[in-house]
Amino acid sequence: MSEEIVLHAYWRSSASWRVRIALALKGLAWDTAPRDLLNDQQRAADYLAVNPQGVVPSLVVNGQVLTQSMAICEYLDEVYPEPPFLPQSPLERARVRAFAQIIACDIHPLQNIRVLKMVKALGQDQAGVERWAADAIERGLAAGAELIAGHEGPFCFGAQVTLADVLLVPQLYNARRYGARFDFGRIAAVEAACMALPAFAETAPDRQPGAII
Ligand SMILES: N[C@@H](CCC(=O)N[C@@H](CS)C(=O)NCC(=O)O)C(=O)O
Repeated sequence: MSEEIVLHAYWRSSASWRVRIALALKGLAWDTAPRDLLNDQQRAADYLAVNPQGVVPSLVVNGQVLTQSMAICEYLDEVYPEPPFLPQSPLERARVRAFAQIIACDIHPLQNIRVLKMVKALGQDQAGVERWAADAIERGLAAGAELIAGHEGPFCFGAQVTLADVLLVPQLYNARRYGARFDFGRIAAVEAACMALPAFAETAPDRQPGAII
């Protein structure tokens, strides 16, 4: 029986792009339910019934709601083990997760829309807001580049795409958006290797429903 998969997402949301990449890598088909963050559709009552946090993405698989992009990616990896998103060895798995968590836990929360709105409300002009976002991105990416420095490419942790790459590429989209540097170690080379794969290129923000290019 084929799965019925619906992704609640916003075209420009990097957390949504993570899940699109994961779905595509697993060879799964899905429908998109667009939620326009610029019009606060993430806080509409019908969406809060899906995701009480009022953020995208949410993934609905055969009527079961999943939230939090990393939890969703790991769920997909457990249910659809090929190709694996994590290496075999516990040590390497921990390293991949550490890299992914730099992005998901330490960079992204500082530069999501609601936090940037608050930074602005507290008195920063647009340049100040972008500097705030860029600072968080640059610190995280610089550290991430060190974590992968000892690994051969073309991807973050070697010849296979891992969760680290799934999170890195959408974060670099945001780096460009906020004028952040990302010329750290192998970061840009990893992005180029990922974007050569259809699962990354075909799920890019500009190719999504509702995208304003
Ligand atoms: N940790 C969450 C982050 C979700 C998140 O903050 N998503 C952003 C878009 S990338 C959002 O919906 N922002 C709406 C807002 O801040 O109001 C995840 O990985 O799913």
